[in-house]
Amino acid sequence: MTMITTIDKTSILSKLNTEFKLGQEQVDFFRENGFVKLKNVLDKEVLDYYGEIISDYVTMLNRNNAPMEKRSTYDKAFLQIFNLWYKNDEIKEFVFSKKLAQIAARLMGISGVRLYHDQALYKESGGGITPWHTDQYYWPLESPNTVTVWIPLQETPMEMGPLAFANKSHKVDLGRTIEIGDDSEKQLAEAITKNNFSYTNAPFDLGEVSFHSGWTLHNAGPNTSGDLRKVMTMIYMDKDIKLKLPINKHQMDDWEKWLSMVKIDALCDGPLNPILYNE
Ligand SMILES: O=C(O)CCC(=O)C(=O)O
Repeated sequence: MTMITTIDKTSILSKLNTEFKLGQEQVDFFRENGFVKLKNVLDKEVLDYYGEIISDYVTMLNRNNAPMEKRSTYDKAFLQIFNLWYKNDEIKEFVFSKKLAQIAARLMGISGVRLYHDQALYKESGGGITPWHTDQYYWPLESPNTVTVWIPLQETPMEMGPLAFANKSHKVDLGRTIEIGDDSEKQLAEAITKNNFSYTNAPFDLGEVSFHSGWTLHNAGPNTSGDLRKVMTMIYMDKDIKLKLPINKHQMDDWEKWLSMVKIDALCDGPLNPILYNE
């Protein structure tokens, strides 16, 4: 017998946009540790619905097809597809989730957030580690008010390589001048041990998501599970953030890609940077 599942789009959209009850202890944890993991933010219906569309786009747009043993460490870590919101109106509904954008604003203690960009990060079975790094090294943004939501589209056990964090590492000047790769993995792993950072490396339940600051050191293990680790992310920035003079080639590239209409010292309000939440 064929099972027919009816999709209630109104209910799905409502789940994406209703307020999440964020506790003060979760806000405090984020500010103290540079990340927070929140359970039951999205449910299976929402994740399955948008996950299927996102996965189709990843398959369609992926160009990282070399055999694993021929790839760089970075290319082994994941398939990475940017700004899917711009390519598909349903993915745009997901990326524009008010629930997630409001959490981002509350964690940072600011009145509103804009989109920097989104990215799907699919770690293939047999995919390698995501080396230690900070994100903001790549971004020509003048304040630390940036945060990424990491949304696994399935339950993510240890064998899939869940995202992991060095607690409180956003408070120190570590990993701010090094790009992600073999060197960052080696140097930052040593620095983390030397500085006695505690390490949060744990599975994600279905519906659990994490938020981490732009300066938080994070990594992920390899995917030995036999299944694809499907993850969608959105990067939010303070709605009042300004563009700073880029200090490395990646920041130059990001300026061109995500903020091309924006001038140095001006508000980052280009056509790719809509406000996603404003009090
Ligand atoms: O998904 C991963 O393995 C890494 C994700 C990451 O580095 C990020 O979202 O900033």
